[in-house]
Amino acid sequence: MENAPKTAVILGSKSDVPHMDGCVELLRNFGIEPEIKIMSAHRQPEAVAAFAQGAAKEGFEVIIAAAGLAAHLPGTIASWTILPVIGVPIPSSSLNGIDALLSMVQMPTGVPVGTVTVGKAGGINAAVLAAEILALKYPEVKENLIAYRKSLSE
Ligand code: RP5
Repeated sequence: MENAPKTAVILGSKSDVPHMDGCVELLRNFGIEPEIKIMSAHRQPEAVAAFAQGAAKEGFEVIIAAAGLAAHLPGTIASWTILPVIGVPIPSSSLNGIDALLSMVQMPTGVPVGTVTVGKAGGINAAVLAAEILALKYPEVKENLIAYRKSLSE
């Protein structure tokens, strides 16, 4: 797509990749080519801060961040940018993702993370939500989104 929307998919660990395959595939179906990065809020805090601080200047319009356990990745990113951040709680723990869900959804006033369903369904919903945001500006994404919704009802 000409002038393609720039979206980042950030994963907290390599071990999160299998949970987010569907997200990446669906973004591509919508005409959104994501930049995928693996960086941990706890193990590589400087890299996460540098990415988040520069994301808007780099031209990113939406950021999807997926993490498990005490999942501070989307919240940390959200603290450094005013871009919309969509958080996907990954069920990688003995608590099956309830820990990640609460870590993402319970952000303090004024710094939200748009938190979606736990696990693979969340990855899919993150792609749809990102497309809904980008559809406001990109007509091709809007058309693809309408076709996707139609395919669901069929
Ligand atoms: C989180 O801890 C990651 O997002 C992942 O879901 C979980 C386990 O990470 P690894 O120990 O497999 O790297 O930070």
